[in-house]
Amino acid sequence: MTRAVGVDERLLGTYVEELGRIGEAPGHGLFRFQYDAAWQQARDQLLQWIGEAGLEARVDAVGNVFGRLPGRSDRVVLTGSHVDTVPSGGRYDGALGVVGGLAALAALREHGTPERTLEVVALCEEESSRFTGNFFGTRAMLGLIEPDEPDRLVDADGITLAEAMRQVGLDPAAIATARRSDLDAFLELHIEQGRVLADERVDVGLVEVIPAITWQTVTVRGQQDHAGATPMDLRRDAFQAAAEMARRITRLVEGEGRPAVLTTGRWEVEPGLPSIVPGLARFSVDLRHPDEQVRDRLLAEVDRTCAEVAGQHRVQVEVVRDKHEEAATMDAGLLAVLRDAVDSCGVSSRSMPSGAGHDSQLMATRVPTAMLFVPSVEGRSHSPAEFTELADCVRGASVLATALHRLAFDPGT
Ligand code: HGY
Ligand code: MN
Ligand code: MN
Repeated sequence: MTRAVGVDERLLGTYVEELGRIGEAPGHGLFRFQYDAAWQQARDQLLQWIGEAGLEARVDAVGNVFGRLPGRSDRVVLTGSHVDTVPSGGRYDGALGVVGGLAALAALREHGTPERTLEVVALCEEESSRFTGNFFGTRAMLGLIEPDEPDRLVDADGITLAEAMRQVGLDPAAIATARRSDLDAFLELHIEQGRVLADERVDVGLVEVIPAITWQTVTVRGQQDHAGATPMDLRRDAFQAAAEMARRITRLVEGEGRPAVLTTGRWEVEPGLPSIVPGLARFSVDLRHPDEQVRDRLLAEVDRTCAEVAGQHRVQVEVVRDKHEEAATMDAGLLAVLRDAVDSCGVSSRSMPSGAGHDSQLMATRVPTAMLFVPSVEGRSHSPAEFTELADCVRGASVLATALHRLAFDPGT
């Protein structure tokens, strides 16, 4: 059994508290989006902490922030997560994997020079809050950024990703230099964002699978008319058609049962005045299932249902796919290392699927990858109500540090 490695509780608590204030609107949660002012402040704070921890600090061509503990070999065992948040987000989603990894490397530095190099990363984008970046930081590391993306992706203000990069001193032409070929393993510490661990009072979740996820934008075009002078039977109300589509596809996935989930979280109705029958309605679809064949079957039924409702309401419908991530099974060898670390740390654990998507599901396509969860109080996340007890953060970061010690200091075991 590996010797347990603890992390400094006071240090981790400070990291969580202070990073959790960057981009926070008191009472409304965090707003920290790729390359915006809060993101830059978080980047600078992390660089300071990395330096104070005695690690080598680096920012790559897309803004991923790294702390490095050089080993005898240049092969790298990587840990970390994303530093961006959803709008009105919590202070643990992504951030805990960053600062938990930093606290783990700070502790491991006391153990001398590892055989393999250790790195912690703050990935520049995971949530697609500003640009539909689809794990942009991870894709840059894997060499999966398409040449036209920096000029094609635009935010709500019409700023392209390329312009936003330049505004923070990054050069879109240099994106290819972010590619890594030296990664032997990736471990991501993350909050569960559901209520299984909290309900069962289990300390750590060992993630087995991350669900397949599809995002789509459904645009419905009807006929804009006067709200007073247009009889109900003569209308082609875009919102009423869209609302029926949303209800029917939601009932379709409810009928499939757990763990299938579908969410229509973003809506636009135009022109948006009480006295105008809406001519256009647009809504998002987020569909997930740990079995991508089931996801694909449900997706086909969703698209067919939207087309059927459009015909019934005599409106036009357009479906654009924005994200289509496959399910990912975590690396069995790394899961065994995590189980050994759990035993060394004397904490309870259970295997479980992830409901949320993570950078790990993409990293796992090229690098052996595993994730560990800590409990979310009442399962709340993507909300200012997101909370994880410090003791749980410390337990998760200590299991992470113990696993990293095994991988970097005793790689042959
Ligand atoms: O949507 C997700 O599951 C992740 O938080 N991006
Ligand atoms: Mn999230
Ligand atoms: Mn996350």
